[in-house]
Amino acid sequence: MVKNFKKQKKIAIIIPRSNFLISDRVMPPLGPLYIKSFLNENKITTDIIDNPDEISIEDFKKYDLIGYSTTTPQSSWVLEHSMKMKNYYPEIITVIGGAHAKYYFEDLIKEKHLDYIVSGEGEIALLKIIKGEEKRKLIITPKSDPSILNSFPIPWRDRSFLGNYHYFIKERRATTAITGRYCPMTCKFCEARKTGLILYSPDKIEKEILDIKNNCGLNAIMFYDDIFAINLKRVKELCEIIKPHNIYFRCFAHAKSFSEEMARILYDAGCKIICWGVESGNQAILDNIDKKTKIEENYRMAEIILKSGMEAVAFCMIGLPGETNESIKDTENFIKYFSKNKNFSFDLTIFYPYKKTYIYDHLEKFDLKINDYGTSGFYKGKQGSSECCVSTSTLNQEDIITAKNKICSTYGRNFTGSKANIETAK
Ligand code: B12
Ligand code: SF4
Repeated sequence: MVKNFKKQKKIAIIIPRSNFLISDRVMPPLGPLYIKSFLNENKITTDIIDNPDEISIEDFKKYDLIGYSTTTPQSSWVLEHSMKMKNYYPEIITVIGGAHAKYYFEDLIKEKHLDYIVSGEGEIALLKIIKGEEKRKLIITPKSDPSILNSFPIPWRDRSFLGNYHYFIKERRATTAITGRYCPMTCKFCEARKTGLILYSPDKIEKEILDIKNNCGLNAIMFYDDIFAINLKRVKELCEIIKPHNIYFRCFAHAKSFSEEMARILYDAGCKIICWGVESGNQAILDNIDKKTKIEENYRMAEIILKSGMEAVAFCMIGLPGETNESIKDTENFIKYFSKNKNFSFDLTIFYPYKKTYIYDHLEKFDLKINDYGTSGFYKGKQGSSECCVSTSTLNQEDIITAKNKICSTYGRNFTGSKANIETAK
């Protein structure tokens, strides 16, 4: 199975298109950029291909290894493409990585046209594969030690590549970065639950900001960390690094640890938008998913953000275990309460039961039924549409979709509605 590399190796990392999104050219994905940078440092030529449909099969012939970086909704395209690739060029090594490989490796292992499945961090695993040092088909990479993660190079960022992506914070064009990986929180609908936290060192973060400013000519950053503002100490440390560079940024915080002091420090350092997972306006639902927040904390958090002069983006979800018309009403009331404020916006999605979430693995403990897996497995698509695969004892799939559409069309901007894809889902 392992190709014997004698010449200079050439690697392609493919980022499949996401046609279910309004645009998949908003924020540059970081995983492949970390991998390219790491392989480049190891003298391995790596191309990032984010428009694979525009490239003919013949043009892939020049590669020794093709790595796919994929989430679940993109995975059917990956399976099709990699099969085609293997049929044309059996000698090319195919590797799948990214979120889908991380959580769905049991499904992927049986795919004969995939040579390797990398579940978890890809840098070292891929290097070993390229060097011909890896014999296992399934590689589950352990979480790197902080010193190792900090020793990896900063992601590859190239002006012309970043130029394909268009995300703005206020009037400034932005790119993406992270200051830490993993998440210590306990949300039962999320795969990242209880994965801990590895923080990048201040030096590394500063190096990235300088690269983004000086080499890419950008002065705004969307920080992708699951929770950037994890506690006051870390926020002070991060903002001390960021503030002198006069950048705008957007980040994620958590209602449990958010405070007025934190908001002031973030605002002073250039933070313009704070997002957080409200999930539900109903305490029983929050408890069911082990969110560890109180509804009053979410109200308080929105108020603090808005009072501090920043924009608040509340991520809400329905179709969670135990959901009822009353609990949805509580979520609607939260949205309604702030909806008149022009600096408040919300995202309302429908829970999608990804594998390796606590809910998926312990379905018998919840008032939730998974009826199907939808057509592609996304929870937010064009014009805010969501697939709905779940029901509870009081709400069927259509009830959930109808409730979502109603809230979004009443309080949302630019919302045209979710289609019930129940018929096509089977
Ligand atoms: C930022 C982010 C986004 C961004 C950018 C997406 C992107 N592709 O990067 C946006 C907002 C666009 C987004 C959209 C979506 N996202 Co998102 N997103 C994230 C988030 C918060 C961080 C990703 C990140 O940058 N991590 C840091 C980098 C360094 O890690 P990484 O990407 O995992 O890459 C490492 C490894 O996976 C591996 N690797 C990656 N690629 C490859 C390739 C090869 C060949 C190899 C060997 C290894 C490898 O090595 C990398 C470096 O160590 C994660 C949660 C998380 N904490 O990971 C969710 C997450 C990836 N998203 C998720 C989902 C569901 C989505 C959406 C489907 C939501 C929707 N709209 O319905 C869409 C899919 C769009 C798309 N095409 O990706 C899920 C995926 C679940 C799954 N089973 O696939 C996650 C895990 C969140 C969650 N817990 O639900 N997302
Ligand atoms: S939903 Fe957010 S806070 Fe909760 S475990 Fe996942 S990443 Fe962490």
